[in-house]
Amino acid sequence: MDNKNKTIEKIYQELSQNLELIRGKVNKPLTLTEKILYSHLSAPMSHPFTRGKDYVNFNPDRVILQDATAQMAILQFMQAGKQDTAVPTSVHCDHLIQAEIGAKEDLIKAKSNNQEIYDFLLLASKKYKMDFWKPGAGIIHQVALENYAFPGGLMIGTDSHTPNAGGLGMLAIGVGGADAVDVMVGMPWELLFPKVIGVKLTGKIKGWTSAKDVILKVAGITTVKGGTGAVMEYFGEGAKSLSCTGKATICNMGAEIGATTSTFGYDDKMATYLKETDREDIAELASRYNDLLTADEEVYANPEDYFDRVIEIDLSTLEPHINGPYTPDRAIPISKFREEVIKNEWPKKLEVGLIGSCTNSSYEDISRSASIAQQAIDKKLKVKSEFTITPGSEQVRYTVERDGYLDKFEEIGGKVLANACGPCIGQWARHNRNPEKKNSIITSFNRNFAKRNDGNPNTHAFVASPEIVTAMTIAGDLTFNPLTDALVNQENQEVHLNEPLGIELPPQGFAVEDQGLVKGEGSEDQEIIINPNSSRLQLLSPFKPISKEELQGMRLLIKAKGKCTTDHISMAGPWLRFRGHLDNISNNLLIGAINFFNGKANHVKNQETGEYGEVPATQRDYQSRKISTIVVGDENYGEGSSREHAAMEPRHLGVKVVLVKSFARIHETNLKKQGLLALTFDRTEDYDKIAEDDVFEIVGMEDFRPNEPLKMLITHKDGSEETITVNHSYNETQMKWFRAGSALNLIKEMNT
Ligand code: MIC
Ligand code: SF4
Repeated sequence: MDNKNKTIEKIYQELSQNLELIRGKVNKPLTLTEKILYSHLSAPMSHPFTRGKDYVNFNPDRVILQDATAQMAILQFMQAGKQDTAVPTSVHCDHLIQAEIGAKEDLIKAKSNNQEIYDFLLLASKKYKMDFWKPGAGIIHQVALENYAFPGGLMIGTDSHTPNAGGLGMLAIGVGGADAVDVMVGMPWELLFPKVIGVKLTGKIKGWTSAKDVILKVAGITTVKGGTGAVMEYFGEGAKSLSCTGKATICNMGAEIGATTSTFGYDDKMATYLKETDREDIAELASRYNDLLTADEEVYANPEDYFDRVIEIDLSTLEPHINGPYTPDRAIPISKFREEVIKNEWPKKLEVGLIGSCTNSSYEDISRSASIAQQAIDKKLKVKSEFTITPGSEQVRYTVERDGYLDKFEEIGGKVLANACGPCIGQWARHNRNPEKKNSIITSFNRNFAKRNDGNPNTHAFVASPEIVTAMTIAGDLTFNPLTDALVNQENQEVHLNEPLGIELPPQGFAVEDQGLVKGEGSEDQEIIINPNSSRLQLLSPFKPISKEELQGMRLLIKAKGKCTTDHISMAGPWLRFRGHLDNISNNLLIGAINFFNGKANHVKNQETGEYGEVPATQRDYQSRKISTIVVGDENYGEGSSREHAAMEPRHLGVKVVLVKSFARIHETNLKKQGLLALTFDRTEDYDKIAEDDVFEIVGMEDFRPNEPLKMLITHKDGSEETITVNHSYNETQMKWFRAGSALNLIKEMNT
């Protein structure tokens, strides 16, 4: 039986058999993370794996794709020549809907603007028997939690917030499209065996504090790099007390600390959520296989002995936090926030408050925020800032509308947007927008990099829980502390907001009329035709392997300074429309990165002409002259999204090497998959040696082997030379990708 037809019961039976075999070889108590990983190995284990060191092959149970990344993933999958996907796969139309007027109008407009893409995705879904979630059905992660996630499963998704499903005890990992293609064609999927960080939660949250504050706090402790190469495993009495959707929020935003994923052991809250979302059978099964779905007792009793690091948080004393601006790890407890706003001269006036998104749109979130809205109604307050609400799925939207919550938001001046990503990914036609104006907004989303929401580099975006966002929006002022301060109402009286009150799950159950699913069954033989004149879809041609000669005489395209996320490398917002057209989207290559030599974005020197120009145009000029180039970057290069465009664009335009102080996990893999050379400085200080007019050569490619560094010869303008050591993390398989020109080329070679 292939994986696609496996029942969850069958999956559990196999997992439990696998685990028995493993236990005989690994003679120690296991974390939940290890249990899930060991039980999904694609080949029998030859030796126990070393965390953070061994690359291991796995068989995930499921793949999820969202429209902005699905296009490229499917275009690659099409090249593999398969009839259907090897594991259950779903496509979710959520990223391409622009928020402007309101849910209904915006959805109609999106359907017409993106018709070509939606038609392509629907056709491909039918052909390859993937579930297709129509525009308006909801955001990938919320829909996955409601329908596909199950305790103990291993899932990959072409979106960095895939870990959201950890709220239901899964290991759900964000990857690039090429990784998804491996699994869709039935090949094993490779991952660096992660370290495991234990997060012990004690106490119980109360008052204004919510699950979101746990991850806001964790981000402050670990920073945006601290989770790299590690799974965050939450446990303890505090963990058990959090709702399933609250756990999902924590796992979702774990992407912001670079974690491979985050998860929680199976518990009663998960069982209740499964029952409420019509999956009582899975809850029963999970309870039967409980020992598979949580760590061994010894692990949680003596966490220091089994985790690589342990973080402890007492939920009873945890304050609400507001993180930002410009980075999600700048964590500020609410009691200190006013002080910080004044000290840093952040714009005090709050212009917009936005709640919802894949991170925070559960029934509990909406009901808690609505309780604040109800107080505003009772106390004669209206919102002072613009206020938007983005439900995560049609099921949640329908249910919270039925239960009267959406009316409350509208009554105080809120606007309900489509069930989609919208402003979270820059799909936001912001009203009265002045592209340069310094201003503040606050969201219950997860990321707040510069320009992300509205393209304005002067927008200070802060991240908090939905209830804090709602309260701040009513005040319209960033220096307001809802826990202590009074507001003046329409009758000029001073009033206070009381603590939010929420309901975990709908007392009358979830309901929905049309959840927006086209089931991936039946065997329609669809032909997928792509219009050669399309500006939005383009068939891919295979990349040619990079030769030794091409790694000589290389010029510097850009030395990026400071934070360089995937938003800087391949911006989203207006560029999302070109996600299926590699040549067109390549015109945004690195346009957000800051040039080290002049502090400007999208302004680099062409060493051939001596002229300054935009990064994509300069690179196209080098390409036309057959001159290889190199991109140099700082720490955590490629942080953020899973979008493989950030790796395919440089590859398509002829960049050969990306050399940085350190990489974010998904981006590094994406570069390797696309056949580029991804390198890191052995001594980070060598970054300072790179001058604008240097010429570079990678030496020793004939000895390119795992665990052996390479050398780079730098020739300076005055003719002087120096050689620096550059490291790589390619293993044998990844070297084959490089030699074949890309991982996909290798799949094709193997299939012919
Ligand atoms: C994001 O939150 O940045 C996105 C948009 O969901 C991305 C995916 C993409 O770029 O399409 C992500 O997180 O992976
Ligand atoms: Fe969509 Fe934002 Fe969630 Fe990414 S983080 S999936 S853009 S809602």
